[in-house]
Amino acid sequence: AYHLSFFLLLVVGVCWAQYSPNALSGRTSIVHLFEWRWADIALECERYLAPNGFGGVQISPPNENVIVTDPWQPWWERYQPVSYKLCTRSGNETEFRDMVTRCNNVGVHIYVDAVINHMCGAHAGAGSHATCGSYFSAKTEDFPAVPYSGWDFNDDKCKSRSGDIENYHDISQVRDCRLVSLLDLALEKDYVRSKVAEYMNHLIDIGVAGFRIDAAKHMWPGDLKAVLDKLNDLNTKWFSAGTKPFIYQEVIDLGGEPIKGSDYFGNGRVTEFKYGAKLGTVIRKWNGEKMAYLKNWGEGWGFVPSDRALVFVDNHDNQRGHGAGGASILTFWDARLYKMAVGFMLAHPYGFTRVMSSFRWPRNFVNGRDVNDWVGPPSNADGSVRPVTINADTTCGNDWVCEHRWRQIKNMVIFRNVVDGQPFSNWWDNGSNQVAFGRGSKGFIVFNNDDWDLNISLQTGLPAGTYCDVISGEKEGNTCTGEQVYVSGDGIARFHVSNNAEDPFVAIHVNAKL
Ligand code: AAO
Repeated sequence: AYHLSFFLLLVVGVCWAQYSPNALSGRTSIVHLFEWRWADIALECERYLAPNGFGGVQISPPNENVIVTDPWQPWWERYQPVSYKLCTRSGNETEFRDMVTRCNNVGVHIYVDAVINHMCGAHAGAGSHATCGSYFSAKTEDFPAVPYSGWDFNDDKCKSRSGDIENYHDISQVRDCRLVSLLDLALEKDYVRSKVAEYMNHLIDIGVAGFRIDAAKHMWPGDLKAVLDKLNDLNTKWFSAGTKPFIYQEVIDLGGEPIKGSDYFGNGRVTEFKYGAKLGTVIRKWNGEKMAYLKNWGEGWGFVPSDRALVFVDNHDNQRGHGAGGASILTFWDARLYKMAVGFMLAHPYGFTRVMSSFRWPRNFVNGRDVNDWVGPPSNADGSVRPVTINADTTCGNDWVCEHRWRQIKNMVIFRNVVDGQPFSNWWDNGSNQVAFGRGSKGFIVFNNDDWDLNISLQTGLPAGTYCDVISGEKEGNTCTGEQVYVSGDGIARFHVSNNAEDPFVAIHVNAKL
């Protein structure tokens, strides 16, 4: 029996490595530092992410992209590749290598947003308006800096009238035609697969730990697998020999389309978009939803299996009306509800969690649509991205929101690490929007999203003692800057959570015991 289980472990370990985030043990979340400069990420790894137990960073696409001038340098220009050279508004290759090295050295890993489904838009023009100055021509599909030429694109395969994806119910169209006019690479060609793999292997050799696969829905799972099969194991300077890159594929599956997230399980994890859309609906109390219904959150709500899911409350698209999820998505703009949603996500065992970290932009709704949804990161007159400055109170300046530095969110990232591996336990609800649950004997959380007070004794599962609520404050030395919770010998504690509290939830865990 011993030999058999050892053998199974080995097989499972080898074949399933791409589902594992490759984070240090006990580090259970990553943060998307959207549009940050590499120099700032290196500093953030050292001064904040490592000391607070973050497992890694999803970075914006590091490869050369088109410089879009109408509108002026939108954030989305980075999803229009021109080559696989590592220079963008976030920095050049030297800065990229420095970031990866410094973050890895403090145990914070880097996950690259890999844009490999397409190159730039068909109307992007020609010349050298690209972030490394490489020449390209969208019209003739010429990208000499890779090089790709007309032969390397899917035009002949696409059967839609316009050449763009017109119908998401037609699987071939979704995968062989152009997503919003972006020139669609022919990933069935070994040459294209090899160029993409060469790019990804360059990043792996520098030391990255995995990839978000952009627009995975728009690639055939088998074509993507052929690319992934060409990838190197991770750099043994920081990872044990034989470790494969973590793969999470952006597949938007809200139901109702023929392409399913599960079609991609053979390659790695998938983004579970139902998660943020549903959680937003529940916390907003729309459509008759209430937090009491969260008792069977996870697979019980029709989500993909937990070990196949990458979850998030909002992402860089749906926080500004792009992609999918709709109006229910909670973001930093709705800070009070947002903190509850992120708190719930980080306390709940389902999925591998990604925290969003945004920049502020001048939202301007005209007929219900934000006409400034394109606005790029805080930048100077010459187009350079402004650095992330840190204020005396640890928040960020220069219009960087830094949700990951909000005390409530940072402390819940730590909570998730502390309760890692503990079961979902001691659920309680009032049949409405007051709910509580624990994670075995390590942590307990209580929410009051009703319009009245909560004052109740609950079984926490925790050892007796005085705990510091990590939402209203945190443990500093042997004192608590927030509310205290007293757990008696039988595990029961009294919770008082006012519906008028700044943050109407309370969280305690064994590392915040006084
Ligand atoms: C820009 C311009 C375009 C222009 C293009 C080329 O905006 O007008 O044609 O340049 O010049 C980002 C931006 C795009 C931008 C692009 C390139 O968001 O605006 O285009 O860079 O610069 C689909 C894809 C998904 C994609 C998402 C935005 O499936 O992969 O659209 N996300 C990723 C990135 C994103 C990036 C790209 C891909 C491209 O995260 O930042 O685009 O690299 C349905 C489908 C979804 C589909 C959405 C939106 O969703 O299911 O698959 O996502 O439509 O088209 C309900 C439904 C839900 C439905 C949704 C919206 O919620 O339940 O299923 O409605 O209809």
